[in-house]
Amino acid sequence: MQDIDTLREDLLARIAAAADSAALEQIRVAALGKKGAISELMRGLGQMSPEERKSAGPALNGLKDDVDSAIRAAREALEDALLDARLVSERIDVTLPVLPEARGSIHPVSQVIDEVTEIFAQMGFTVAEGPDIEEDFYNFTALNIPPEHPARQMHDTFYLPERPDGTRRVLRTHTSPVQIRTMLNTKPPLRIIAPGRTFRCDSDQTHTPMFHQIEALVIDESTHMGHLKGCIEAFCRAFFEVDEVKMRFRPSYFPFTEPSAEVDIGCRRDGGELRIGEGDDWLEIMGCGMVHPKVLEHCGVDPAKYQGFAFGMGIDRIAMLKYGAPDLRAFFDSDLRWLRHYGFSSLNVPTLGQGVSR
Ligand code: 2NM
Repeated sequence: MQDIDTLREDLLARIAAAADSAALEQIRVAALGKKGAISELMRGLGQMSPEERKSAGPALNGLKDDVDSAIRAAREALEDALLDARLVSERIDVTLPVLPEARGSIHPVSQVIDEVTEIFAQMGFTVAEGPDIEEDFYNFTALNIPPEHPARQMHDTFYLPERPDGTRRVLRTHTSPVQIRTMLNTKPPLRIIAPGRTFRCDSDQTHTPMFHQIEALVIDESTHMGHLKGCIEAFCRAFFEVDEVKMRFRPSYFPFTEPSAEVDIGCRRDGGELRIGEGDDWLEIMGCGMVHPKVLEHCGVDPAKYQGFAFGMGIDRIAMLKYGAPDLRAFFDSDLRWLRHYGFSSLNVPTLGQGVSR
């Protein structure tokens, strides 16, 4: 009996001290396995007298049960501890955003290009593109601006070095050469917009040597000035997100349109805020006109059959108007604080349904 108590104490102490399930398994085999200490004692019962067996039998069974349940309990405790450790080390904060917050933002110029593109896409226009470096013909001659025409001086053109044949390419001074290229390689009817970079050698508070334009061109057999006015008015309402826009068309001159006009929209300066579409002040927002017959001829479009309208506006300028940035030059300084303040979320893609800027 003394043996059994000592063995119990010894085994229970070793079980309590076991560090992992492998150690526990070793103890189990040493005690309860075929050649284990308890199993040996059990086999000894056979040689005992009935008297001895009567007391040793239940005592040994008790020992076996105690050790067996102590091992099970210890194993369960070890597994629980292991699970707890995993739960701590693998903990995730389900309140964290799924993706890291977007870094960087959409530049107001890109935002306005996207907004204007969305508005005209809904009216059936497609986007056309062309090179920043242009041949003189596409930038000037085809647009009814022959060599020596005074409009060439008006444009403050950046010229590339002269080539052996004496000709020079230019940094395009407007996106009109894109319209020229489109008319030359696509049969009318046409409905396109051409957004992009343009260049003029001019720099002050309201001019940067690189700036952005969007021009639109519509060519069809019966396109007239009424279509031009309706199109521009629909655009202004959608872009400035107002129900009515006060507008006026002032006679003007461009070599590539006849007649030509400049478009002003009504506005009011309300304290520090600029309200667009109403009021007694005027803001010039674009130039427009009916495409000059000579331009159509240069592009292989028969002016006896087709006519069209075109207009162009400065994107940077209308971005300033709409989003209240005071200095044009800051648009291209790459100042991160400015970009964070005036930039747009990359997840906020302009759609007409919600109002283009929301
Ligand atoms: C403007 C104003 C008026 C214009 C004309 C053309 C083309 F190629 F069709 F002749 N493209 N863009 C145009 C007309 C541009 O910007 C102030």
